[in-house]
Amino acid sequence: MAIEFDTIAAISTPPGEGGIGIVRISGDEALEVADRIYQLGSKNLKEQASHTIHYGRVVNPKTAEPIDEVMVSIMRAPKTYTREDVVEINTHGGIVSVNKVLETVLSNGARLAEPGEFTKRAFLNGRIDLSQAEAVMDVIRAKTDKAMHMAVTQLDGNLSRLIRNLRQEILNTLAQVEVNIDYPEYDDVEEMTSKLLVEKAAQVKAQVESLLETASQGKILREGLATAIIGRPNVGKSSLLNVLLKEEKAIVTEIAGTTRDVIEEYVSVKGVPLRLIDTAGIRETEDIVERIGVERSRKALSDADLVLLVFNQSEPLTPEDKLLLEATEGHHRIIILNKMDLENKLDLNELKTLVDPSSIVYTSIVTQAGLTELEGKIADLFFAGNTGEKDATYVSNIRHIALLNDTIEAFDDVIEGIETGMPVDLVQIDMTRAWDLLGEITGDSVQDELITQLFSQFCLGK
Ligand SMILES: Nc1nc2c(ncn2[C@@H]2O[C@H](COP(=O)(O)OP(=O)(O)OP(=O)(O)O)[C@@H](O)[C@H]2O)c(=O)[nH]1
Ligand SMILES: [Mg+2]
Repeated sequence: MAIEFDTIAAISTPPGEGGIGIVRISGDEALEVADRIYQLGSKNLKEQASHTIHYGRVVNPKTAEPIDEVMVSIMRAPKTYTREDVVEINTHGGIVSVNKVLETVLSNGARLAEPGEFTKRAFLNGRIDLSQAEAVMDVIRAKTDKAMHMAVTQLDGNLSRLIRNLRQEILNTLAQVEVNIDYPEYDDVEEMTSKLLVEKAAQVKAQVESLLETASQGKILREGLATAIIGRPNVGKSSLLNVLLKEEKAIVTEIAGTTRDVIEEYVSVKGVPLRLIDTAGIRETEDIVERIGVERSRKALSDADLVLLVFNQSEPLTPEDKLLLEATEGHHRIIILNKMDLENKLDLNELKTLVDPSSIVYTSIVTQAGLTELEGKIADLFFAGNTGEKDATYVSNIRHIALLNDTIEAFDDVIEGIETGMPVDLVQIDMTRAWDLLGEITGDSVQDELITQLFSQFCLGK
């Protein structure tokens, strides 16, 4: 049975101009509120079938002033986003009309929803669990196809199922321990019980660990692989960003020192989500603005998951180039020898003694040569050592990662407790703690405060 809540409303579309704007109402009185302001002859929304849409007008019932021409969808509980009665009013998409309709709704019996309150109700009414609610937020914020796919898989409940299975195993063990203690059939029951606890703790811990191993991959899928394009001024970094994006995003000129600030863009290269970062060419400079830019480039370099180090192969390798080779050592990196359409002046044999030859790619952005090879190299680097399974369950959420780490600690306490000869009932407490911690991921064991804090991160109207 749904818990009783008041009726809430909010604008569910982004602010600004659009084809339509949507005001969403949810709660026991959603239909009454809508009927107070909806007008089309003597038509009454309350008498219409669920999951139907109706043309009409929104009017101010006190002044009879018409507000907007609308389409109203009515969806009765429980088959709705919140599991409550939901009404969605599609208005014309201007800022004024959507706001006026919302105002009218609010002065006729609904309360303004807090950010995330619709999704919070879906959770409190039992339609989704906490990790699914978090997935809703991830879907909204997804910046790459892969991130979207990951969020949708989580929304589907993959992570929840996995966690629930682990919790069930812990629960079974705890139950078994109780039985052993209550009905000791053998003399060595204490020993058997200890053995069972250690075995189960180790086994479930291993599963949690393998889930955690997906975390760094998960973070990349969610945020994109931080890929810094680094190099001296004028070697073609911004040109490279533009071709990878297939869009003229960054300014390209023949003047060295064109890019002054870091530019970030998301792009998917052969299915690998990249957060591409174009940087100011690194050199010693007196220009204050450029110098700040160069500092930022260094920062981008130190934060990067992958470095694309660009050289102009129509000039000999300079001392600055060599410094950049040193600075990027230890990073995952691809060396790009650009401007292949021009005469070669860079000593390739020397370069090959300095870097792994298989990390070199020859490109010309002018003729588009070598770009396919570059994309292939990026994908190879990314998928090396990981299966790239499409439907694997990834953990990417910081809250989940922290909880999984705490769970591992609780298992360690179980194992250590038994080894140091602690009484079984004390060890049981640590095992129960592991069970609770996992439950916080799905929201099966969770405090109100956390729920409030989590949902407040949502946007208004979701
Ligand atoms: N011939 C030739 N010119 C290129 C190539 N790639 C880039 N350029 C030219 O090189 C010049 C510099 O390109 P940018 O992309 O602005 O170089 P950058 O590395 O971003 O330079 P800064 O922002 O100053 O650090 C421009 O005139 C580009 O058109 C190439 O493959 N061949
Ligand atoms: Mg540039």
